[in-house]
Amino acid sequence: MMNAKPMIIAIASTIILAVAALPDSALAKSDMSDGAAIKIAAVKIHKGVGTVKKIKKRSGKIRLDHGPIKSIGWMGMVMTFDVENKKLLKGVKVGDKVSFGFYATDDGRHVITEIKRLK
Ligand SMILES: [Cu+2]
Repeated sequence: MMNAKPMIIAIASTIILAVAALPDSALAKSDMSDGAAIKIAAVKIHKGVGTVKKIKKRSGKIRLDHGPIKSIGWMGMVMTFDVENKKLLKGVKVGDKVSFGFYATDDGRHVITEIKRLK
């Protein structure tokens, strides 16, 4: 009889490597409980430039006045983003000009994965 477990693990690692190799994408979900369900999605990272209007360190939110972002069909606007990791808020303050990357979630949030001060 064949033991299927090593095979499943091998397939899962291959998928993770394939997703990691995609440009401009991030690993959103990886659920391998039981070895039965393998649910992995690559998400699109959109890039924008804007000015910091407000920072909420505790809740991990940042309000930006951003320019147009064609990849998601947006005009410029002022809006609040979530940050994937609160550490991202450490290097920025209100009034800073920043470039940033984010993805959109199924439940309507926009989550920043990278943010950089512009000089
Ligand atoms: Cu917007």
